[in-house]
Amino acid sequence: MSDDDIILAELDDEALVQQMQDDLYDGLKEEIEEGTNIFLGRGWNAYDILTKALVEGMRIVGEDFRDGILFVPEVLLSANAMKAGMAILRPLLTETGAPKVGKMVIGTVKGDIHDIGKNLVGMMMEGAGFEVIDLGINNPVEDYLAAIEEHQPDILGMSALLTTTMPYMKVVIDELKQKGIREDIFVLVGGAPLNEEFGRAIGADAYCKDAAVAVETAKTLMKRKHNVAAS
Ligand code: B1M
Repeated sequence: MSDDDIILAELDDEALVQQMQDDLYDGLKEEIEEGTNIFLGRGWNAYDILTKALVEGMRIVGEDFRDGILFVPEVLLSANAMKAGMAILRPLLTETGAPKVGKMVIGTVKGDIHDIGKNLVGMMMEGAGFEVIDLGINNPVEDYLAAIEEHQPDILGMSALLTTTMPYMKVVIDELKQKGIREDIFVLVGGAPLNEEFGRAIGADAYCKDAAVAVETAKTLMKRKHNVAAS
């Protein structure tokens, strides 16, 4: 059977997850949208669709990109397909009846245009009741400083996906120190090449390995802030 003959709605859950990973690999945007909607119709929650089908699919793309099997144009198609699936899930991930628990400014650092993970973190934070100001990609230190001054956030989130751009996070943190505002804000960092040790070394409050950890960490820090303020 060729891919054209596959009727997504007829696949069971396991086969559909597999097929969506294949379709993401092939950059098939409409199929990703269709698969996402089928899973929603079957009662799957948005987070499971995201992690099991889309993020896992992108992990496989990343491996073949690294190994020189896939190239930038193909990976761009995969990224667009992933974003189409995320656009369907966005309202579900961001909806919250809860009062705002805090404010976060987030952006990908200078020299880096990867934004899927950062977008995901933003959505999940909104879903957890945070107000999120998204600065987009390729942000020099001035953008972060201007956003902090304008929005007075509780948290600054920075994303970097390249080993060449992750050191820029320290440039931003050092500038916050220089300006005497480092202690006024929590700094969370994330992105595939980072780890806890790096987070500590550059002076961040925490490294977040994924969006769920970012949400949990942000909530914990906000609780701590409110407890200190109350005591
Ligand atoms: Co890029 N790329 N890429 N790429 N790309 C990587 C990162 C790479 C690991 C691929 C590989 O070789 N295996 C590699 C980096 C190697 C390295 O630095 N050691 C790489 C490279 C080399 C490049 C180029 C240099 C390629 C070239 O041009 N020759 C180029 C650089 C462009 C630039 O930024 N200046 C490039 C370009 C691109 C595309 C444009 C084609 C596309 C990006 C499209 C887009 O984002 N709009 C792309 C993609 C898609 C990838 C991979 C395949 C997938 C990234 C992704 O979206 N993952 C990636 C491979 C990989 O990461 N394994 C790769 C899914 C996403 C949900 O996960 O982003 O990790 P992630 O986010 C997670 C966590 O990390 C965390 O939570 C997220 C959700 O759970 N997190 C945070 C992320 N940010 C956070 C911020 C926080 C908290 C948590 O703040 C609080």
